[in-house]
Amino acid sequence: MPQKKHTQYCLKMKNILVIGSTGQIGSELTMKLRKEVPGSTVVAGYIKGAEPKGILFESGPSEIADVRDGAALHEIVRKYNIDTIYNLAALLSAVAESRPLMAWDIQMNGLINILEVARENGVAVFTPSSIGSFGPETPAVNTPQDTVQRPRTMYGVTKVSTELLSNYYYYKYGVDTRSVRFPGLISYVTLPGGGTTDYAVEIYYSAVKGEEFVCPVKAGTFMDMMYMPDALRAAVEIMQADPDKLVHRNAFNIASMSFDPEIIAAAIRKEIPDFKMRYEVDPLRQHIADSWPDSMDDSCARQEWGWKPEYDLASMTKDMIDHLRKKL
Ligand code: AKB
Repeated sequence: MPQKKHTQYCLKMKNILVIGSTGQIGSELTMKLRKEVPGSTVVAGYIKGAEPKGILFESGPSEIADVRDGAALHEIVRKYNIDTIYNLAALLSAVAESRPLMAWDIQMNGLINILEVARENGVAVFTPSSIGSFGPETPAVNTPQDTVQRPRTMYGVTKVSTELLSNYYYYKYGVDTRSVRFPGLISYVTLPGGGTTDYAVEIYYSAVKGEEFVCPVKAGTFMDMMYMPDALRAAVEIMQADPDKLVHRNAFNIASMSFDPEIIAAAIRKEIPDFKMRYEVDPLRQHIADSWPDSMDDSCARQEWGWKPEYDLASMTKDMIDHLRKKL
């Protein structure tokens, strides 16, 4: 089991707005920042219909923060003297294919609203990119940091554009934008919704419930994946990194494990020997997965800001199953 580290947070990250605080990443990142950043105010930004509940609601302030409403974002930034925004508002890859205009609106119009507020108020911004920012012409194995990015999904188009626009605001206006390309993220707290890598979360729920898992992508479909504690640490550490050491900014490849459905099923069977899986391929998800890297080279993140994952497939599987047994 990886050791819990005590991270030193930079002074700048004190008043933080997490947009999308009730989503898969936001729900855990908001709580982590509230617990670990001394003297911080971490505002849980949400949209109507996705209000924070329970401990997320009780442990700090929350505000409606729809990225499409730049004036409202401006007010929140002024009200709380925000210095850092985590912009986690997005439609994931599969759902973005069924609502491409909405994905563009949230991911691009939303982003430029945030970057404008950041420019006017001296705020640092983290907007995640993804393995989805690559496409079928990208080298699939050990995908380099700087390579071909010609995705054919709306999600991918918005992620490449996010990287470019965030870099533009850095070079033109000095806005402190930084980011990582997240692999598929696996956690037991909040379910993802509408992604291509969601199967790697759902498989654990089925296994712990004793149900057969119906896998939507074929055997042999390799994708990068990461356990949520590593992903959260990456999101925090990149914002704390010494800017003088950053050659890249938007966005760094980060990696910890790559597997196909057979490999994750075998890892689960080490803990739950009678786990069963069959395939019912979803053509959309398969098509998207086939256009993404099998495994990324994260050496730039390792060199420039000391990125290092703590979990591998075996330790993640054990932890996921332990937590889901308690939860379910
Ligand atoms: C998705 O599957 O859409 C996301 C991602 C890899 O960005 N989890």
